[in-house]
Amino acid sequence: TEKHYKMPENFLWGGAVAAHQFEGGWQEGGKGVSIADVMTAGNKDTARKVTDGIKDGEVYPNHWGIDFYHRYPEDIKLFNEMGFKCFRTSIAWTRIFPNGDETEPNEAGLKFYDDMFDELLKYNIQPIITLSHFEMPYHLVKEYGGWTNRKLIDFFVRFAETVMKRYKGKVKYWMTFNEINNQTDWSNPHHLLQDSAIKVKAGTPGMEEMMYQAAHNEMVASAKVVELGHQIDSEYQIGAMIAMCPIYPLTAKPEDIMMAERAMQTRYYFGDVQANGEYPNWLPKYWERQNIHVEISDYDREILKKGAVDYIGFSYYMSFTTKSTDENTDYAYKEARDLVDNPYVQKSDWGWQIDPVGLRYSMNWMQDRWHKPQFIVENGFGAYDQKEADGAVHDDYRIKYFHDHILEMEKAVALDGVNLIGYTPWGCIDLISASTGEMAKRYGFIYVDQDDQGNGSLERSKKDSFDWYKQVIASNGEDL
Ligand code: P53
Repeated sequence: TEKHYKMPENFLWGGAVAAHQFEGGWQEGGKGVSIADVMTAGNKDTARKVTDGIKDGEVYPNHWGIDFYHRYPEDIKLFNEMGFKCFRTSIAWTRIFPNGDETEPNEAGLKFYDDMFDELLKYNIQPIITLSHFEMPYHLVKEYGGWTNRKLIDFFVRFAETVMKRYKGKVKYWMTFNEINNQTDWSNPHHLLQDSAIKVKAGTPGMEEMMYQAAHNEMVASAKVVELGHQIDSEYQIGAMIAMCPIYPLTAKPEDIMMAERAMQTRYYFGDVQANGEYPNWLPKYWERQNIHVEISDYDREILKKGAVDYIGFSYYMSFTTKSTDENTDYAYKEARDLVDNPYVQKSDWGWQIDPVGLRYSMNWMQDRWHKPQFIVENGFGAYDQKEADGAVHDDYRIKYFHDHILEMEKAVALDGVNLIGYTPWGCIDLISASTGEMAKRYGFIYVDQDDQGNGSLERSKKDSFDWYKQVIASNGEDL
């Protein structure tokens, strides 16, 4: 029989979402237009379009999400039924500062989160908050050019200060920028927009340099918020949020090993800066060879040093594999070019490689590299679900995915000593996919009756995985 483990006492079991993917109510309470509000519906073969403002005849799924804005008491009740100790969501920047550059916050937006957090706290579910999750004010894209502009540092700090003061006593765990390292894939304009509010066409010269400058400014802003947050409340725990997809070498060929090492360095230097408070040595050397200029002042370096994060929040869905080529003698890692299939793992219907052991591997790697507590703030399986005539959804494939990943997570804690705060599976209730804009790519324990065009009753119902996860939480991880 399989050996199972209990998680430490007070382990934070819960679920995770992001405001723009599930709130809807895109114009309620004085909310401004976010980058997600100008993204059309796509699917796994068709990329989402980004329109300049809202255009007639286009479909914008984030406008309705799953209408959590109006239905949150019902949804939170279901989270409580599953036994959630915590619930990770984001505060939509555009509800608080609709354009991003105002000096006074929008009270109606602040009040929405007050009420919603109170509803969670009624059940002793603590909110875990991401400050910026792919939903920046579109105005900051248009008028400022996104994060290559240092003015955004002040706008972000003002937003963070406002909410960190307002929700003192209600929130303890914060994260600054969601999956800040997705923009490693800078040649894909989708990631530059989502992470850094930069709107450019594919193939625009200088995209790699833009990415490094924008990421630098974000990490300075993040470090400022860490320092400021600790002044507002010394109990605050403020984390990074890294998209962890470990990158393996395809073979034991030494050049493949070197390529994988450089790929890991490239994809995870963000964590080095945010956890260690300084840039790793290899990166300025690489910039020199590539003729990339990044503006970094001595003042910035001081800020980064003082604003190291308290913990590493991360998502884990899949692993990657890479290999060296004769042409790439500098081992420059370009994500859109350098990934290959791993013959040892299976893929989801969206091509995401399923690799539970990679989670344990990643947790060990991060513990040894960054020496910080970890928080798995996303993990999950996007799949097509079939709703039966009797209303049931038999998502045994999702239960298997969670079983396998939670087991590896537990080994990392029980056998390897990784310091883990909690686990919040992604999309605990079905919502809009970030990459494709689909409803059909479902992650939830809770089914939401809605299709890709926004048709449906929005009725909530329990999938088989609902009772399964409930039992995992009730047994503190032992009953898998
Ligand atoms: P969707 C890429 C790689 C790993 C995670 O993704 C990613 C992405 C970007 O899409 O995103 C995170 O909805 C993200 C969530 C997102 C979730 O993973 O594309 O933090 O907002 O919904 C799942 O299937």
